[in-house]
Amino acid sequence: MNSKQSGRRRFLKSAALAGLALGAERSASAQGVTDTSAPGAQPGTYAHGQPARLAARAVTRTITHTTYYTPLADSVGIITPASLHFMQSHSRLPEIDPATYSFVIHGLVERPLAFTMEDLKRLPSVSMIRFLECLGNTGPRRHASEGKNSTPVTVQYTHGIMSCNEWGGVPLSVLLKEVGVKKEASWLVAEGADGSKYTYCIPLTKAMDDCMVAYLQNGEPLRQEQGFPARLFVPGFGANHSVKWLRRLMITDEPYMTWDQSVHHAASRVDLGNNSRWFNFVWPPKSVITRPSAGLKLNAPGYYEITGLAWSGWGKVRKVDVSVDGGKSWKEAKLQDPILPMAHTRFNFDWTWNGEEAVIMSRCTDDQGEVQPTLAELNRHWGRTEKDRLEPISNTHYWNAIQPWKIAKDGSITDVLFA
Ligand SMILES: Nc1nc2c(c(=O)[nH]1)N[C@H]1C(S)=C(S)[C@@H](COP(=O)(O)O)O[C@H]1N2
Ligand SMILES: [Mo]
Repeated sequence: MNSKQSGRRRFLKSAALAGLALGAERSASAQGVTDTSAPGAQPGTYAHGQPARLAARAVTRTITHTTYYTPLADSVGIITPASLHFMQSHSRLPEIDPATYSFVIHGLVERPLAFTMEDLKRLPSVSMIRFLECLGNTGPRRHASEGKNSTPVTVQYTHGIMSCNEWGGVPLSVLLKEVGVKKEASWLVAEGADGSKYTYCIPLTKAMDDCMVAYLQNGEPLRQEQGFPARLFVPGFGANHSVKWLRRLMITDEPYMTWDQSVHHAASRVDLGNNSRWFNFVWPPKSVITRPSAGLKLNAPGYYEITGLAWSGWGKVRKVDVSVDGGKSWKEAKLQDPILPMAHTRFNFDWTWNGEEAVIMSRCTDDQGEVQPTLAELNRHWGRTEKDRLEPISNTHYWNAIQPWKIAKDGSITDVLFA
């Protein structure tokens, strides 16, 4: 990394490795082979890190690509265990050997360089607790594309393509300093080592500000699903920007029309003749009551804690209001420490259910004064009609509408928006 020459050599070496890595890709199903001699294979024995056999497991569902959903209704606090972290993958998970792994930073730089895991671990490290939320989280698309009746409408499926972890790695600004970014540079294009070459670009100002190349997740190496051995992590932006199994970062002076970003993830604007709204970055303020929530049941009137999560890609959560009468009146919930920027914030609210029908919901206000909208406000903002909102179209990206849950007299709970 230190001299121009060794940098070039590393770059060439890693270019050759990148070719090899493609051939070395293995099918995810090959990992499913059971070794009956291993701890965990017999009842009463566990391999270290395995969840209890009888614990509820996150369910795997398939939409256009593989998605695992985080079971939010079971959570307290803000940290998602790595084993329950959601996953979005557009192709098979590549299996990368950390001993031979490297990624390249090239393009408009003084010294194109390859960085190995050893290099990353030598460099200044940082960790931060931040949420990660797919731009497609929540909205009618989730249910419609999976078949209306095939997915239980629970908070796991309406809001579970998100999580909050402590991510550890090297600030991207440190790496960009190593390569020496040229004056005319303004964008960064990140490519993954998976079969689809998943690629996304972000403005260089964001890259310099608070992004990192992450290799740790809650203190352990990244899980295979999360991009082992290293991923880009872009705080506050849609998780789609956080490219996993990082293969290269190219510095450019213009944005790139990558398929994932400009075609697959673009959001059409009904009010603009369905032209695309492209380059959506920051998650606006959002919140959801995780318990009680759809699919659960209140067995008798009496005390229930209302608990949930609030977050904003713009900064910290300033307050969360809760309504137990369908939005007629609101009261402020208690925010639990820590309240961190661009992180899930846990809110709690004491409630006594009187056994009558009730609609409960939460509303987040962030430290910029931005307030989470109702569905009607969100629709107005994006020029959608009531009818549009139930169509399985991608204009629901960055959906942050207030989520009401209806509690019936018998205590059963359903989703008000899509049920
Ligand atoms: N290389 C690569 N990076 C990727 C993806 C992918 O398919 N390949 N999916 C993206 C999308 S759409 C999301 S929502 C996040 C999901 O991160 P996770 O699977 O670690 O939860 O990864 C992003 N980074
Ligand atoms: Mo995503």
